[in-house]
Amino acid sequence: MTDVVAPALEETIERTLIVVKPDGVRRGLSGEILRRVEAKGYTLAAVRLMDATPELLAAHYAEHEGKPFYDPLVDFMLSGPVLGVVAEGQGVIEGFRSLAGATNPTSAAPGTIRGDLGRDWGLRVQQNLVHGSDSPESAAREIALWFPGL
Ligand code: DAT
Ligand code: MG
Repeated sequence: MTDVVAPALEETIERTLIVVKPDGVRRGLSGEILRRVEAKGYTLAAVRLMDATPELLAAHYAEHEGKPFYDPLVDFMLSGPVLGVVAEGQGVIEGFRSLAGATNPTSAAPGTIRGDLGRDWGLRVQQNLVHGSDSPESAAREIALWFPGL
Protein backbone atom coordinates (compact mmCIF):
# COMPACT_ATOMS: atom_id res chain seq x y z
CA MET A 1 0.00 0.00 0.00
CA THR A 2 1.28 3.45 -0.89
CA ASP A 3 1.64 5.79 2.01
CA VAL A 4 -0.36 8.94 1.49
CA VAL A 5 0.91 11.44 3.98
CA ALA A 6 -1.35 14.41 4.56
CA PRO A 7 0.52 17.68 4.97
CA ALA A 8 0.85 18.93 8.50
CA LEU A 9 -1.95 21.39 9.17
CA GLU A 10 0.45 24.30 9.59
CA GLU A 11 1.82 23.62 6.11
CA THR A 12 -1.60 24.38 4.63
CA ILE A 13 -1.70 27.88 6.13
CA GLU A 14 -1.43 30.69 3.57
CA ARG A 15 -0.74 34.36 4.09
CA THR A 16 -2.08 37.31 2.15
CA LEU A 17 -1.40 41.04 2.11
CA ILE A 18 -4.38 43.25 2.78
CA VAL A 19 -4.14 47.03 2.61
CA VAL A 20 -6.94 49.22 3.94
CA LYS A 21 -6.56 52.09 1.49
CA PRO A 22 -6.66 55.80 2.48
CA ASP A 23 -10.42 56.02 1.85
CA GLY A 24 -11.04 53.18 4.30
CA VAL A 25 -8.82 54.69 6.99
CA ARG A 26 -10.23 58.20 6.42
CA ARG A 27 -13.80 56.97 6.69
CA GLY A 28 -13.10 55.10 9.91
CA LEU A 29 -13.72 51.68 8.36
CA SER A 30 -10.46 49.98 9.40
CA GLY A 31 -12.15 48.27 12.35
CA GLU A 32 -15.15 47.12 10.29
CA ILE A 33 -12.83 45.66 7.64
CA LEU A 34 -10.64 43.86 10.20
CA ARG A 35 -13.83 42.65 11.91
CA ARG A 36 -14.93 40.93 8.70
CA VAL A 37 -11.52 39.30 8.24
CA GLU A 38 -11.54 37.98 11.81
CA ALA A 39 -15.23 36.99 11.71
CA LYS A 40 -14.46 34.82 8.68
CA GLY A 41 -11.96 32.99 10.88
CA TYR A 42 -8.65 34.33 9.60
CA THR A 43 -5.86 35.34 11.94
CA LEU A 44 -4.07 38.68 11.92
CA ALA A 45 -0.31 38.13 11.68
CA ALA A 46 0.62 41.82 11.34
CA VAL A 47 -1.24 45.14 11.37
CA ARG A 48 0.49 48.48 10.91
CA LEU A 49 -0.76 51.98 10.21
CA MET A 50 1.72 53.54 7.83
CA ASP A 51 2.29 56.04 5.07
CA ALA A 52 3.01 54.39 1.74
CA THR A 53 5.91 55.82 -0.29
CA PRO A 54 6.23 56.38 -4.05
CA GLU A 55 8.95 53.68 -4.16
CA LEU A 56 6.82 51.11 -2.35
CA LEU A 57 3.81 51.83 -4.57
CA ALA A 58 5.86 51.69 -7.78
CA ALA A 59 6.94 48.17 -6.82
CA HIS A 60 3.53 47.14 -5.47
CA TYR A 61 1.61 48.33 -8.55
CA ALA A 62 4.31 47.58 -11.18
CA GLU A 63 1.80 45.48 -13.20
CA HIS A 64 -0.38 48.59 -13.70
CA GLU A 65 2.33 51.02 -14.83
CA GLY A 66 1.27 52.81 -18.03
CA LYS A 67 -2.47 52.26 -17.51
CA PRO A 68 -4.69 55.38 -17.51
CA PHE A 69 -5.54 54.98 -13.81
CA TYR A 70 -1.93 54.43 -12.68
CA ASP A 71 -0.98 58.01 -11.72
CA PRO A 72 -4.32 58.73 -9.98
CA LEU A 73 -3.96 55.36 -8.20
CA VAL A 74 -0.52 56.22 -6.83
CA ASP A 75 -1.64 59.76 -5.84
CA PHE A 76 -4.67 58.31 -4.08
CA MET A 77 -2.57 55.75 -2.19
CA LEU A 78 -0.32 58.61 -1.00
CA SER A 79 -3.28 60.77 0.08
CA GLY A 80 -3.32 59.54 3.69
CA PRO A 81 -2.28 56.73 5.97
CA VAL A 82 -3.03 53.12 5.04
CA LEU A 83 -3.36 50.05 7.21
CA GLY A 84 -1.05 47.25 6.13
CA VAL A 85 -2.30 43.83 7.25
CA VAL A 86 -1.02 40.29 6.89
CA ALA A 87 -3.79 37.77 7.43
CA GLU A 88 -3.38 34.02 7.54
CA GLY A 89 -5.40 30.84 7.28
CA GLN A 90 -6.24 28.07 4.84
CA GLY A 91 -7.39 29.62 1.54
CA VAL A 92 -7.01 33.19 2.82
CA ILE A 93 -5.80 34.59 -0.54
CA GLU A 94 -8.95 33.57 -2.39
CA GLY A 95 -11.07 34.02 0.73
CA PHE A 96 -10.13 37.66 1.23
CA ARG A 97 -10.64 38.44 -2.48
CA SER A 98 -14.13 37.03 -2.02
CA LEU A 99 -14.73 39.14 1.11
CA ALA A 100 -13.47 42.23 -0.76
CA GLY A 101 -15.70 41.80 -3.82
CA ALA A 102 -15.26 43.03 -7.38
CA THR A 103 -12.85 45.86 -8.18
CA ASN A 104 -15.63 48.26 -9.20
CA PRO A 105 -17.55 49.08 -6.00
CA THR A 106 -20.70 49.96 -7.94
CA SER A 107 -21.08 46.41 -9.21
CA ALA A 108 -19.41 44.61 -6.30
CA ALA A 109 -21.94 42.26 -4.73
CA PRO A 110 -23.78 43.30 -1.59
CA GLY A 111 -22.29 41.41 1.35
CA THR A 112 -18.75 42.23 0.24
CA ILE A 113 -16.56 45.00 1.67
CA ARG A 114 -16.57 46.96 -1.58
CA GLY A 115 -20.24 46.22 -2.29
CA ASP A 116 -21.47 47.20 1.17
CA LEU A 117 -19.15 50.08 1.98
CA GLY A 118 -17.87 51.50 -1.32
CA ARG A 119 -19.25 53.43 -4.25
CA ASP A 120 -18.28 55.40 -7.34
CA TRP A 121 -17.14 58.92 -6.39
CA GLY A 122 -16.75 60.10 -10.00
CA LEU A 123 -12.94 59.95 -9.88
CA ARG A 124 -10.41 58.63 -12.42
CA VAL A 125 -9.40 55.91 -10.02
CA GLN A 126 -11.72 53.55 -8.23
CA GLN A 127 -11.56 54.17 -4.49
CA ASN A 128 -12.50 50.70 -3.36
CA LEU A 129 -11.30 50.55 0.26
CA VAL A 130 -9.04 47.52 0.18
CA HIS A 131 -6.25 45.75 -1.61
CA GLY A 132 -5.86 41.98 -1.41
CA SER A 133 -3.14 39.82 -3.00
CA ASP A 134 -4.46 37.87 -5.98
CA SER A 135 -2.21 34.76 -5.98
CA PRO A 136 0.37 32.99 -3.80
CA GLU A 137 3.15 34.58 -5.89
CA SER A 138 1.69 38.09 -5.45
CA ALA A 139 1.17 37.49 -1.74
CA ALA A 140 4.81 36.48 -1.20
CA ARG A 141 6.08 39.42 -3.25
CA GLU A 142 3.75 41.96 -1.59
CA ILE A 143 4.33 40.76 1.99
CA ALA A 144 8.10 41.07 1.40
CA LEU A 145 7.57 44.65 0.15
CA TRP A 146 5.23 45.86 2.90
CA PHE A 147 6.55 43.83 5.84
CA PRO A 148 10.22 43.06 5.11
CA GLY A 149 11.51 40.39 7.43
CA LEU A 150 8.10 39.11 8.52
P1 DAT B 1 -7.98 44.75 -7.59
O1 DAT B 1 -7.67 45.82 -6.56
O2 DAT B 1 -9.42 44.30 -7.51
O3 DAT B 1 -6.99 43.62 -7.56
P2 DAT B 1 -6.58 45.70 -9.94
O4 DAT B 1 -5.36 45.04 -9.38
O5 DAT B 1 -6.97 45.35 -11.33
O6 DAT B 1 -7.84 45.46 -9.01
O7 DAT B 1 -6.38 47.28 -9.91
C1 DAT B 1 -5.71 47.93 -8.85
C2 DAT B 1 -6.50 49.14 -8.44
O8 DAT B 1 -6.53 50.10 -9.51
C3 DAT B 1 -7.98 48.86 -8.16
O9 DAT B 1 -8.19 48.41 -6.83
C4 DAT B 1 -8.62 50.19 -8.44
C5 DAT B 1 -7.81 50.74 -9.59
N1 DAT B 1 -8.43 50.40 -10.88
C6 DAT B 1 -8.36 49.20 -11.52
N2 DAT B 1 -9.00 49.23 -12.69
C7 DAT B 1 -9.49 50.50 -12.81
C8 DAT B 1 -10.24 51.20 -13.81
N3 DAT B 1 -10.63 50.58 -14.94
N4 DAT B 1 -10.58 52.49 -13.59
C9 DAT B 1 -10.19 53.12 -12.47
N5 DAT B 1 -9.47 52.54 -11.49
C10 DAT B 1 -9.12 51.25 -11.65
MG1 MG C 1 -4.91 43.67 -7.90
